Amino acid sequence: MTDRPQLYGADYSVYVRIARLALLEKGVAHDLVPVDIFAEGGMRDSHLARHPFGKIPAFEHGDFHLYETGAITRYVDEAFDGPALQPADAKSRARMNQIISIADGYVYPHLVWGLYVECIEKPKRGEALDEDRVESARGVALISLTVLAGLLSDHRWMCGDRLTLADLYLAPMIDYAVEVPELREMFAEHRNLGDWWQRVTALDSFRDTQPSSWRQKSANFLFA
Ligand SMILES: N[C@@H](CCC(=O)N[C@@H](CS)C(=O)NCC(=O)O)C(=O)O
Repeated sequence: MTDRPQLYGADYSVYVRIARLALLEKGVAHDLVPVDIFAEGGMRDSHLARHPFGKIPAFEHGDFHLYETGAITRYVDEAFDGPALQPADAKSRARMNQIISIADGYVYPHLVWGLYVECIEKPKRGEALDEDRVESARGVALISLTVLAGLLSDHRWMCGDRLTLADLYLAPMIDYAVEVPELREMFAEHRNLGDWWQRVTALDSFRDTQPSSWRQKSANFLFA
């Protein structure tokens, strides 16, 4: 058993990337142990022992085992030295948790699965998209971007002047979503979101965690 944190998952996963971003921003040396949940032959029992719901990521620090990205990232922030990734005051922390809930509850299912997977991944695989799903995702995307632009206001980061878990949650989700031309147009309506996105894409941690199959993208495409 090693005391060096082990993160189990695949680099294409939004949630694995969120955990990696937190580890990198804290400066925590760790290993990404590859687990492909979509691999042929199904989920291996060894992973189900780590994550009974069969999802990624799972995390180990010595004999401490954890799953669920919210728990992992908060643990990483609190158990290790490095810059705080959660605001100290109650109102800002509540705002951060609200944005994380928005990311989990609306952005991930609708912008990543409802728009990115339906409009980009399915056509690549020759599969028909689900028009109803896209239509409802479109509505949620409009609300999500308007709400996030409002919460961001004229701050540098989602919860003020410092990078927090709220930014790290949204970043990998938005990275997939902005592949969808329609979503990019909605995004470009909010100048402050574009400025925030440029800051996100300039982070070393963001660049260092790009999915291996992912082409390098520029933040400037929004204004091209
Ligand atoms: N609630 C989980 C969600 C994790 C999650 O949905 N991971 C995706 C990959 S990004 C997954 O494992 N999907 C496999 C599946 O749903 O079968 C968390 O916060 O960690």
